[in-house]
Amino acid sequence: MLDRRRLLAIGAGAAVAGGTAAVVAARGTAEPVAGKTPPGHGHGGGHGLAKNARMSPVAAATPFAVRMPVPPVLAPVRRTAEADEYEISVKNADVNVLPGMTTAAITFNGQFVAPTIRARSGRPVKIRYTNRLDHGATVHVHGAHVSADNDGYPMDLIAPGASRTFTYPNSQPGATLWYHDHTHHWEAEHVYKGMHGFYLIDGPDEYGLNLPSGAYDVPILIRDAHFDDKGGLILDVERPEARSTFLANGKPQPYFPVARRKYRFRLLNASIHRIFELDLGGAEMVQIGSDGGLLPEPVKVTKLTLAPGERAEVVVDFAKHALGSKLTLSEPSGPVVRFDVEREAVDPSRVPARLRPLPPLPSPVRTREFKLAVAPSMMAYAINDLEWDPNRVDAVIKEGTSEIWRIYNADTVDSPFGGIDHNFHVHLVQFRVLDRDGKPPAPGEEGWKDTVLVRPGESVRIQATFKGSPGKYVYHCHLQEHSVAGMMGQLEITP
Ligand SMILES: [Cu+2]
Repeated sequence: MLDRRRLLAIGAGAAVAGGTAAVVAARGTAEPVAGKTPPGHGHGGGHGLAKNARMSPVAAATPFAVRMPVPPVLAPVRRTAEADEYEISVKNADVNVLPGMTTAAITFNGQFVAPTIRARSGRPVKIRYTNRLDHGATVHVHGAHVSADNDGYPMDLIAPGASRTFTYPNSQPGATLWYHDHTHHWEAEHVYKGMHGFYLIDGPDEYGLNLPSGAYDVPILIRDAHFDDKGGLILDVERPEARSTFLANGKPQPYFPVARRKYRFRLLNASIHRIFELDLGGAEMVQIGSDGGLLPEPVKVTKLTLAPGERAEVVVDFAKHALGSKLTLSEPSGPVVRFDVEREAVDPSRVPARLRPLPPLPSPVRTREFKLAVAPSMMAYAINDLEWDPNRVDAVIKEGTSEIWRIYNADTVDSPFGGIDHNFHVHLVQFRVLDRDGKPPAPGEEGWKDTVLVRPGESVRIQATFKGSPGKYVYHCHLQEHSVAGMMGQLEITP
Protein backbone atom coordinates (compact mmCIF):
# COMPACT_ATOMS: atom_id res chain seq x y z
CA MET A 1 0.00 0.00 0.00
CA LEU A 2 1.38 3.39 -0.89
CA ASP A 3 1.76 6.00 1.77
CA ARG A 4 -0.88 8.58 1.15
CA ARG A 5 0.72 11.25 3.33
CA ARG A 6 3.89 11.10 1.29
CA LEU A 7 1.89 11.40 -1.88
CA LEU A 8 0.11 14.49 -0.57
CA ALA A 9 3.39 16.08 0.40
CA ILE A 10 4.77 15.50 -3.07
CA GLY A 11 1.61 16.82 -4.61
CA ALA A 12 1.87 19.99 -2.54
CA GLY A 13 5.43 20.49 -3.73
CA ALA A 14 4.42 20.03 -7.33
CA ALA A 15 1.73 22.64 -7.09
CA VAL A 16 4.07 25.17 -5.52
CA ALA A 17 6.66 24.44 -8.18
CA GLY A 18 3.98 25.08 -10.76
CA GLY A 19 3.58 28.52 -9.30
CA THR A 20 -0.15 28.28 -9.15
CA ALA A 21 -1.94 27.35 -6.02
CA ALA A 22 -0.98 28.42 -2.55
CA VAL A 23 -3.18 25.89 -0.90
CA VAL A 24 -3.21 22.34 -2.00
CA ALA A 25 -6.07 20.01 -1.42
CA ALA A 26 -5.36 16.37 -1.12
CA ARG A 27 -7.21 13.74 -2.93
CA GLY A 28 -8.07 10.16 -3.36
CA THR A 29 -9.86 9.29 -6.46
CA ALA A 30 -12.50 7.52 -8.20
CA GLU A 31 -14.27 4.34 -7.89
CA PRO A 32 -13.83 3.01 -4.41
CA VAL A 33 -12.49 -0.50 -4.48
CA ALA A 34 -13.03 -2.64 -1.44
CA GLY A 35 -10.00 -2.63 0.79
CA LYS A 36 -7.95 -0.44 -1.49
CA THR A 37 -7.22 3.25 -1.55
CA PRO A 38 -6.31 4.90 -4.80
CA PRO A 39 -3.63 7.54 -4.74
CA GLY A 40 -4.14 11.07 -3.63
CA HIS A 41 -2.28 13.88 -5.30
CA GLY A 42 -1.51 17.54 -5.31
CA HIS A 43 -4.18 19.73 -6.67
CA GLY A 44 -4.46 23.35 -7.48
CA GLY A 45 -7.23 23.85 -5.01
CA GLY A 46 -6.74 27.50 -4.29
CA HIS A 47 -9.54 27.69 -1.80
CA GLY A 48 -8.62 24.89 0.56
CA LEU A 49 -12.14 23.56 0.49
CA ALA A 50 -11.77 19.93 1.04
CA LYS A 51 -11.30 19.53 4.77
CA ASN A 52 -14.05 21.79 6.10
CA ALA A 53 -16.38 20.93 3.33
CA ARG A 54 -16.55 17.33 4.35
CA MET A 55 -18.31 18.28 7.55
CA SER A 56 -20.81 20.64 5.93
CA PRO A 57 -24.40 19.78 5.37
CA VAL A 58 -25.22 19.41 1.74
CA ALA A 59 -27.83 21.28 -0.18
CA ALA A 60 -30.04 18.99 -2.21
CA ALA A 61 -32.29 20.25 -4.93
CA THR A 62 -35.66 18.71 -5.68
CA PRO A 63 -35.45 17.05 -9.09
CA PHE A 64 -37.44 18.57 -11.94
CA ALA A 65 -38.21 21.78 -10.03
CA VAL A 66 -36.57 24.09 -12.53
CA ARG A 67 -36.56 24.35 -16.27
CA MET A 68 -33.39 23.60 -18.18
CA PRO A 69 -32.09 26.72 -19.89
CA VAL A 70 -30.26 26.67 -23.20
CA PRO A 71 -27.00 28.62 -22.99
CA PRO A 72 -27.31 31.81 -25.04
CA VAL A 73 -25.29 32.11 -28.23
CA LEU A 74 -22.70 34.88 -27.94
CA ALA A 75 -22.89 37.65 -30.53
CA PRO A 76 -19.65 38.74 -32.14
CA VAL A 77 -18.49 42.25 -31.27
CA ARG A 78 -17.36 42.63 -34.86
CA ARG A 79 -17.54 40.80 -38.15
CA THR A 80 -14.70 41.55 -40.54
CA ALA A 81 -13.79 40.09 -43.91
CA GLU A 82 -11.34 37.91 -42.03
CA ALA A 83 -13.16 36.64 -38.97
CA ASP A 84 -15.96 36.85 -36.45
CA GLU A 85 -14.54 38.51 -33.35
CA TYR A 86 -15.68 37.90 -29.80
CA GLU A 87 -14.72 39.17 -26.36
CA ILE A 88 -14.85 37.00 -23.29
CA SER A 89 -13.90 37.79 -19.70
CA VAL A 90 -12.64 35.12 -17.37
CA LYS A 91 -13.95 36.18 -13.99
CA ASN A 92 -15.39 35.29 -10.64
CA ALA A 93 -19.15 35.66 -10.47
CA ASP A 94 -22.01 34.86 -8.14
CA VAL A 95 -24.44 32.74 -10.09
CA ASN A 96 -27.71 31.00 -9.43
CA VAL A 97 -27.53 27.23 -9.72
CA LEU A 98 -29.72 25.90 -6.90
CA PRO A 99 -33.09 27.61 -6.43
CA GLY A 100 -32.85 30.54 -4.02
CA MET A 101 -29.12 30.17 -3.48
CA THR A 102 -26.02 31.90 -4.71
CA THR A 103 -22.97 30.01 -5.91
CA ALA A 104 -19.50 31.53 -6.18
CA ALA A 105 -18.30 30.48 -9.62
CA ILE A 106 -15.38 31.04 -11.95
CA THR A 107 -16.87 31.86 -15.29
CA PHE A 108 -16.68 33.04 -18.83
CA ASN A 109 -18.60 36.33 -18.97
CA GLY A 110 -20.24 35.72 -15.62
CA GLN A 111 -22.26 32.71 -16.80
CA PHE A 112 -21.99 29.38 -15.02
CA VAL A 113 -22.40 27.63 -18.36
CA ALA A 114 -20.50 29.90 -20.71
CA PRO A 115 -22.15 31.55 -23.68
CA THR A 116 -22.11 29.31 -26.75
CA ILE A 117 -19.81 30.20 -29.63
CA ARG A 118 -21.45 29.30 -32.93
CA ALA A 119 -18.87 29.09 -35.70
CA ARG A 120 -18.92 27.92 -39.30
CA SER A 121 -16.46 25.63 -41.07
CA GLY A 122 -13.88 27.70 -42.94
CA ARG A 123 -14.82 30.98 -41.27
CA PRO A 124 -12.22 31.97 -38.63
CA VAL A 125 -13.17 33.11 -35.15
CA LYS A 126 -11.03 35.37 -32.99
CA ILE A 127 -11.71 35.50 -29.27
CA ARG A 128 -10.12 38.12 -27.07
CA TYR A 129 -9.95 36.68 -23.57
CA THR A 130 -9.44 39.06 -20.66
CA ASN A 131 -8.32 37.45 -17.43
CA ARG A 132 -10.02 39.16 -14.48
CA LEU A 133 -8.90 36.53 -11.97
CA ASP A 134 -6.09 37.18 -9.50
CA HIS A 135 -3.92 34.49 -11.07
CA GLY A 136 -2.99 33.31 -14.54
CA ALA A 137 -5.38 31.27 -16.65
CA THR A 138 -5.76 30.01 -20.17
CA VAL A 139 -8.49 28.65 -22.40
CA HIS A 140 -8.55 25.63 -24.69
CA VAL A 141 -11.12 24.88 -27.37
CA HIS A 142 -11.42 21.13 -27.00
CA GLY A 143 -11.37 19.30 -30.31
CA ALA A 144 -10.29 22.29 -32.36
CA HIS A 145 -7.67 22.13 -35.06
CA VAL A 146 -5.54 25.19 -34.18
CA SER A 147 -1.95 26.37 -34.17
CA ALA A 148 0.05 25.78 -31.00
CA ASP A 149 0.07 29.38 -29.80
CA ASN A 150 -3.73 29.52 -29.98
CA ASP A 151 -4.34 26.23 -28.24
CA GLY A 152 -4.21 27.33 -24.62
CA TYR A 153 -0.94 25.62 -23.71
CA PRO A 154 -1.18 24.85 -19.96
CA MET A 155 1.96 26.74 -18.97
CA ASP A 156 1.46 29.77 -21.23
CA LEU A 157 -0.97 31.76 -19.15
CA ILE A 158 -2.81 35.00 -19.66
CA ALA A 159 -1.62 37.13 -16.73
CA PRO A 160 -4.13 38.69 -14.33
CA GLY A 161 -5.56 41.83 -15.90
CA ALA A 162 -4.15 40.98 -19.33
CA SER A 163 -5.93 40.08 -22.55
CA ARG A 164 -4.95 37.77 -25.35
CA THR A 165 -6.59 37.01 -28.66
CA PHE A 166 -6.76 33.43 -29.88
CA THR A 167 -7.57 32.67 -33.50
CA TYR A 168 -9.54 29.57 -34.44
CA PRO A 169 -9.53 28.81 -38.17
CA ASN A 170 -12.44 26.34 -37.92
CA SER A 171 -10.83 24.43 -40.77
CA GLN A 172 -12.65 21.28 -39.85
CA PRO A 173 -16.06 19.73 -40.37
CA GLY A 174 -19.11 20.56 -38.31
CA ALA A 175 -18.77 19.36 -34.72
CA THR A 176 -19.77 19.91 -31.12
CA LEU A 177 -16.63 21.25 -29.50
CA TRP A 178 -16.35 22.99 -26.16
CA TYR A 179 -14.09 25.48 -24.46
CA HIS A 180 -12.69 25.26 -20.97
CA ASP A 181 -9.84 26.29 -18.74
CA HIS A 182 -6.51 24.53 -19.25
CA THR A 183 -4.31 26.18 -16.61
CA HIS A 184 -1.97 23.52 -15.31
CA HIS A 185 -2.79 22.59 -11.69
CA TRP A 186 -5.95 24.69 -11.84
CA GLU A 187 -7.85 23.07 -14.68
CA ALA A 188 -9.88 20.75 -12.49
CA GLU A 189 -10.98 23.47 -10.09
CA HIS A 190 -11.58 26.07 -12.78
CA VAL A 191 -13.70 23.75 -14.88
CA TYR A 192 -15.53 22.43 -11.82
CA LYS A 193 -16.41 25.98 -10.83
CA GLY A 194 -17.82 26.94 -14.18
CA MET A 195 -15.23 27.51 -16.90
CA HIS A 196 -17.03 25.37 -19.45
CA GLY A 197 -19.16 26.10 -22.48
CA PHE A 198 -20.01 25.02 -26.01
CA TYR A 199 -18.14 25.88 -29.17
CA LEU A 200 -20.24 24.60 -32.05
CA ILE A 201 -19.07 24.43 -35.65
CA ASP A 202 -21.68 24.23 -38.37
CA GLY A 203 -20.32 22.57 -41.46
CA PRO A 204 -21.37 22.07 -45.07
CA ASP A 205 -21.25 18.33 -44.43
CA GLU A 206 -24.51 18.82 -42.55
CA TYR A 207 -26.25 21.11 -44.99
CA GLY A 208 -29.00 19.31 -46.83
CA LEU A 209 -29.25 16.45 -44.37
CA ASN A 210 -32.28 18.10 -42.79
CA LEU A 211 -31.42 17.12 -39.25
CA PRO A 212 -33.42 18.85 -36.50
CA SER A 213 -32.22 22.45 -36.30
CA GLY A 214 -32.91 25.81 -34.71
CA ALA A 215 -34.89 25.47 -31.48
CA TYR A 216 -34.79 21.70 -31.96
CA ASP A 217 -30.98 21.54 -31.89
CA VAL A 218 -30.18 21.74 -28.18
CA PRO A 219 -26.73 21.55 -26.57
CA ILE A 220 -26.83 20.03 -23.09
CA LEU A 221 -23.81 20.30 -20.83
CA ILE A 222 -24.04 17.67 -18.14
CA ARG A 223 -21.87 17.38 -15.08
CA ASP A 224 -21.93 16.52 -11.42
CA ALA A 225 -21.56 18.84 -8.46
CA HIS A 226 -21.40 18.85 -4.67
CA PHE A 227 -22.90 21.79 -2.81
CA ASP A 228 -22.75 22.96 0.78
CA ASP A 229 -25.92 24.07 2.55
CA LYS A 230 -25.56 27.62 1.28
CA GLY A 231 -25.18 26.64 -2.35
CA GLY A 232 -21.40 26.84 -2.44
CA LEU A 233 -19.56 24.39 -4.67
CA ILE A 234 -17.48 21.87 -2.78
CA LEU A 235 -14.48 20.37 -4.49
CA ASP A 236 -13.65 17.50 -2.19
CA VAL A 237 -11.02 15.70 -4.15
CA GLU A 238 -11.09 12.74 -1.81
CA ARG A 239 -14.76 12.07 -2.41
CA PRO A 240 -15.71 12.61 -6.05
CA GLU A 241 -18.65 10.32 -5.41
CA ALA A 242 -20.11 13.05 -3.17
CA ARG A 243 -20.80 15.09 -6.30
CA SER A 244 -24.25 13.61 -6.41
CA THR A 245 -26.17 16.58 -7.80
CA PHE A 246 -26.34 16.34 -11.57
CA LEU A 247 -26.58 19.55 -13.53
CA ALA A 248 -27.88 20.00 -17.05
CA ASN A 249 -26.93 23.35 -18.52
CA GLY A 250 -26.11 24.53 -15.04
CA LYS A 251 -29.41 23.65 -13.34
CA PRO A 252 -30.03 20.75 -10.95
CA GLN A 253 -31.89 17.86 -12.55
CA PRO A 254 -34.16 20.16 -14.52
CA TYR A 255 -37.10 19.50 -16.79
CA PHE A 256 -37.25 20.57 -20.41
CA PRO A 257 -40.56 20.92 -22.27
CA VAL A 258 -40.49 19.36 -25.73
CA ALA A 259 -42.83 19.00 -28.68
CA ARG A 260 -43.90 15.70 -30.28
CA ARG A 261 -41.18 15.69 -32.90
CA LYS A 262 -37.47 14.99 -33.34
CA TYR A 263 -34.80 16.87 -31.38
CA ARG A 264 -31.06 16.88 -31.80
CA PHE A 265 -29.34 16.90 -28.42
CA ARG A 266 -25.62 17.63 -28.25
CA LEU A 267 -24.54 16.01 -25.01
CA LEU A 268 -21.28 17.03 -23.40
CA ASN A 269 -19.88 15.57 -20.21
CA ALA A 270 -18.04 18.49 -18.60
CA SER A 271 -17.43 16.71 -15.30
CA ILE A 272 -13.87 16.55 -14.09
CA HIS A 273 -14.16 12.97 -13.00
CA ARG A 274 -17.55 11.30 -13.44
CA ILE A 275 -18.26 8.92 -16.30
CA PHE A 276 -21.96 9.09 -17.14
CA GLU A 277 -23.79 5.91 -18.12
CA LEU A 278 -26.89 7.44 -19.64
CA ASP A 279 -30.21 6.01 -20.64
CA LEU A 280 -33.63 7.38 -21.47
CA GLY A 281 -35.63 4.84 -19.50
CA GLY A 282 -35.24 2.30 -22.29
CA ALA A 283 -36.44 4.69 -25.02
CA GLU A 284 -34.47 4.80 -28.23
CA MET A 285 -31.90 7.46 -28.95
CA VAL A 286 -30.32 7.67 -32.38
CA GLN A 287 -26.68 8.62 -32.10
CA ILE A 288 -25.64 10.74 -35.06
CA GLY A 289 -22.40 12.27 -33.85
CA SER A 290 -19.48 12.03 -31.48
CA ASP A 291 -16.54 14.27 -30.59
CA GLY A 292 -15.54 15.25 -34.12
CA GLY A 293 -18.99 15.57 -35.64
CA LEU A 294 -21.28 13.27 -37.58
CA LEU A 295 -20.90 9.50 -37.59
CA PRO A 296 -20.86 7.69 -40.95
CA GLU A 297 -24.36 6.48 -40.22
CA PRO A 298 -26.87 6.75 -37.38
CA VAL A 299 -26.68 4.23 -34.56
CA LYS A 300 -29.71 3.28 -32.48
CA VAL A 301 -28.88 3.08 -28.80
CA THR A 302 -30.68 2.84 -25.49
CA LYS A 303 -27.54 3.43 -23.40
CA LEU A 304 -24.72 5.85 -23.84
CA THR A 305 -21.41 6.04 -22.01
CA LEU A 306 -20.04 9.56 -21.85
CA ALA A 307 -16.69 10.15 -20.16
CA PRO A 308 -15.34 13.58 -19.22
CA GLY A 309 -14.70 15.72 -22.28
CA GLU A 310 -16.60 13.44 -24.64
CA ARG A 311 -19.62 14.47 -26.70
CA ALA A 312 -22.43 12.45 -28.19
CA GLU A 313 -25.10 13.84 -30.47
CA VAL A 314 -28.39 12.01 -30.37
CA VAL A 315 -31.73 12.47 -32.06
CA VAL A 316 -34.74 11.62 -29.93
CA ASP A 317 -38.12 11.35 -31.65
CA PHE A 318 -40.75 12.41 -29.13
CA ALA A 319 -43.46 11.72 -31.73
CA LYS A 320 -43.11 8.12 -30.56
CA HIS A 321 -44.40 9.18 -27.16
CA ALA A 322 -47.85 10.41 -26.18
CA LEU A 323 -48.59 13.94 -25.09
CA GLY A 324 -47.98 14.12 -21.36
CA SER A 325 -45.16 11.58 -21.45
CA LYS A 326 -42.11 12.33 -19.39
CA LEU A 327 -38.80 10.78 -20.43
CA THR A 328 -35.87 11.02 -18.07
CA LEU A 329 -32.26 10.97 -19.14
CA SER A 330 -30.66 9.26 -16.18
CA GLU A 331 -27.60 7.53 -15.03
CA PRO A 332 -27.69 4.69 -12.49
CA SER A 333 -27.22 7.03 -9.53
CA GLY A 334 -29.90 9.51 -10.51
CA PRO A 335 -31.77 11.60 -13.06
CA VAL A 336 -29.99 14.23 -15.16
CA VAL A 337 -32.79 15.94 -17.10
CA ARG A 338 -36.44 15.12 -17.80
CA PHE A 339 -38.08 15.78 -21.15
CA ASP A 340 -41.79 16.61 -20.81
CA VAL A 341 -43.77 16.02 -24.00
CA GLU A 342 -46.12 18.99 -23.92
CA ARG A 343 -47.25 19.94 -27.39
CA GLU A 344 -47.69 18.89 -31.00
CA ALA A 345 -45.45 20.21 -33.75
CA VAL A 346 -44.85 19.63 -37.41
CA ASP A 347 -41.56 17.95 -38.10
CA PRO A 348 -39.93 18.30 -41.50
CA SER A 349 -36.60 16.98 -40.14
CA ARG A 350 -35.24 13.51 -40.70
CA VAL A 351 -32.27 11.31 -39.93
CA PRO A 352 -30.86 10.05 -43.20
CA ALA A 353 -29.43 6.52 -43.41
CA ARG A 354 -26.02 7.92 -44.34
CA LEU A 355 -24.59 10.95 -42.57
CA ARG A 356 -20.98 11.53 -43.52
CA PRO A 357 -18.57 9.10 -45.14
CA LEU A 358 -15.31 8.41 -43.35
CA PRO A 359 -12.29 8.88 -45.59
CA PRO A 360 -9.87 5.95 -45.91
CA LEU A 361 -7.06 6.01 -43.35
CA PRO A 362 -3.63 6.98 -44.66
CA SER A 363 -0.68 4.64 -44.13
CA PRO A 364 0.77 5.14 -40.65
CA VAL A 365 4.49 5.87 -40.43
CA ARG A 366 4.91 4.46 -36.95
CA THR A 367 3.30 3.16 -33.79
CA ARG A 368 3.72 4.57 -30.29
CA GLU A 369 2.77 3.17 -26.92
CA PHE A 370 1.24 5.13 -24.07
CA LYS A 371 0.85 3.47 -20.71
CA LEU A 372 -1.57 5.25 -18.40
CA ALA A 373 -0.99 4.41 -14.77
CA VAL A 374 -0.10 5.62 -11.34
CA ALA A 375 3.67 5.62 -11.00
CA PRO A 376 4.21 4.41 -7.43
CA SER A 377 7.83 5.55 -7.34
CA MET A 378 6.71 9.15 -7.89
CA MET A 379 3.28 8.84 -6.30
CA ALA A 380 1.89 10.56 -9.36
CA TYR A 381 -0.47 9.86 -12.21
CA ALA A 382 1.82 9.26 -15.16
CA ILE A 383 2.09 8.39 -18.82
CA ASN A 384 4.82 5.86 -19.62
CA ASP A 385 5.94 6.23 -16.00
CA LEU A 386 6.66 9.93 -16.47
CA GLU A 387 4.70 12.78 -15.02
CA TRP A 388 4.15 16.01 -16.88
CA ASP A 389 7.27 18.04 -17.54
CA PRO A 390 6.93 21.04 -19.83
CA ASN A 391 10.66 20.84 -20.57
CA ARG A 392 10.39 17.35 -22.04
CA VAL A 393 8.94 16.51 -25.44
CA ASP A 394 7.52 13.01 -25.43
CA ALA A 395 6.73 12.56 -29.11
CA VAL A 396 8.34 14.37 -32.05
CA ILE A 397 6.06 14.08 -35.06
CA LYS A 398 6.73 15.17 -38.60
CA GLU A 399 3.98 17.42 -39.85
CA GLY A 400 1.42 15.68 -42.00
CA THR A 401 2.27 12.14 -41.00
CA SER A 402 -0.13 9.57 -39.65
CA GLU A 403 0.58 7.46 -36.58
CA ILE A 404 -1.01 4.66 -34.64
CA TRP A 405 -1.05 5.15 -30.88
CA ARG A 406 -1.70 2.26 -28.56
CA ILE A 407 -3.05 3.48 -25.25
CA TYR A 408 -2.96 1.01 -22.42
CA ASN A 409 -4.54 1.51 -19.00
CA ALA A 410 -2.25 -0.33 -16.59
CA ASP A 411 -4.26 0.67 -13.52
CA THR A 412 -5.88 -2.73 -13.59
CA VAL A 413 -8.26 -4.11 -11.01
CA ASP A 414 -5.41 -6.04 -9.38
CA SER A 415 -3.05 -3.05 -9.21
CA PRO A 416 -2.28 -1.62 -5.74
CA PHE A 417 -5.15 0.88 -6.04
CA GLY A 418 -7.66 -1.24 -7.87
CA GLY A 419 -8.96 -0.33 -11.29
CA ILE A 420 -8.87 3.33 -12.27
CA ASP A 421 -10.51 4.62 -15.43
CA HIS A 422 -8.62 6.99 -17.70
CA ASN A 423 -9.74 9.05 -20.63
CA PHE A 424 -7.16 9.99 -23.23
CA HIS A 425 -7.42 13.31 -25.05
CA VAL A 426 -5.07 14.54 -27.76
CA HIS A 427 -4.93 18.19 -28.78
CA LEU A 428 -4.73 19.37 -32.41
CA VAL A 429 -6.23 16.29 -34.05
CA GLN A 430 -9.37 14.28 -34.44
CA PHE A 431 -8.41 10.62 -34.48
CA ARG A 432 -10.10 7.35 -35.30
CA VAL A 433 -10.47 4.45 -32.93
CA LEU A 434 -9.04 1.37 -34.66
CA ASP A 435 -9.78 -1.21 -32.04
CA ARG A 436 -10.41 -1.80 -28.36
CA ASP A 437 -8.65 -4.87 -26.94
CA GLY A 438 -8.25 -6.03 -30.53
CA LYS A 439 -11.98 -5.83 -31.25
CA PRO A 440 -13.57 -3.34 -33.63
CA PRO A 441 -14.84 -0.16 -31.95
CA ALA A 442 -18.51 0.11 -31.06
CA PRO A 443 -20.52 1.78 -33.86
CA GLY A 444 -20.74 5.02 -31.82
CA GLU A 445 -16.92 5.13 -31.76
CA GLU A 446 -16.44 4.74 -35.50
CA GLY A 447 -16.38 8.45 -36.27
CA TRP A 448 -13.89 11.20 -35.48
CA LYS A 449 -12.84 11.32 -31.85
CA ASP A 450 -10.56 13.47 -29.74
CA THR A 451 -11.10 11.77 -26.38
CA VAL A 452 -11.31 8.08 -25.70
CA LEU A 453 -12.20 6.16 -22.56
CA VAL A 454 -9.72 3.45 -21.60
CA ARG A 455 -11.05 1.22 -18.86
CA PRO A 456 -8.74 -0.57 -16.38
CA GLY A 457 -6.65 -3.12 -18.25
CA GLU A 458 -7.96 -2.05 -21.65
CA SER A 459 -5.86 -1.30 -24.67
CA VAL A 460 -7.18 1.05 -27.34
CA ARG A 461 -5.48 1.76 -30.65
CA ILE A 462 -6.15 5.07 -32.36
CA GLN A 463 -4.84 6.57 -35.57
CA ALA A 464 -4.27 10.28 -36.04
CA THR A 465 -2.87 12.34 -38.87
CA PHE A 466 -0.92 15.30 -37.52
CA LYS A 467 -1.57 18.14 -39.92
CA GLY A 468 -0.84 21.56 -38.53
CA SER A 469 1.77 24.17 -37.93
CA PRO A 470 4.92 23.34 -35.93
CA GLY A 471 4.73 23.60 -32.16
CA LYS A 472 3.97 21.80 -28.95
CA TYR A 473 0.62 20.37 -28.00
CA VAL A 474 -0.40 18.36 -24.97
CA TYR A 475 -2.18 15.07 -24.60
CA HIS A 476 -3.53 13.98 -21.25
CA CYS A 477 -6.11 12.15 -19.24
CA HIS A 478 -9.34 14.14 -19.31
CA LEU A 479 -10.26 13.08 -15.84
CA GLN A 480 -8.86 16.45 -14.91
CA GLU A 481 -8.08 15.37 -11.40
CA HIS A 482 -5.53 13.06 -13.04
CA SER A 483 -4.07 15.62 -15.43
CA VAL A 484 -3.46 18.09 -12.60
CA ALA A 485 -1.49 15.36 -10.90
CA GLY A 486 0.83 14.65 -13.79
CA MET A 487 -1.00 12.52 -16.34
CA MET A 488 -0.09 14.72 -19.28
CA GLY A 489 2.58 14.64 -21.95
CA GLN A 490 3.37 16.64 -25.03
CA LEU A 491 4.00 16.14 -28.70
CA GLU A 492 5.90 18.45 -30.98
CA ILE A 493 5.04 18.91 -34.61
CA THR A 494 8.14 19.54 -36.71
CA PRO A 495 8.31 20.69 -40.33
CU1 LIG B 1 -6.92 9.41 -15.78
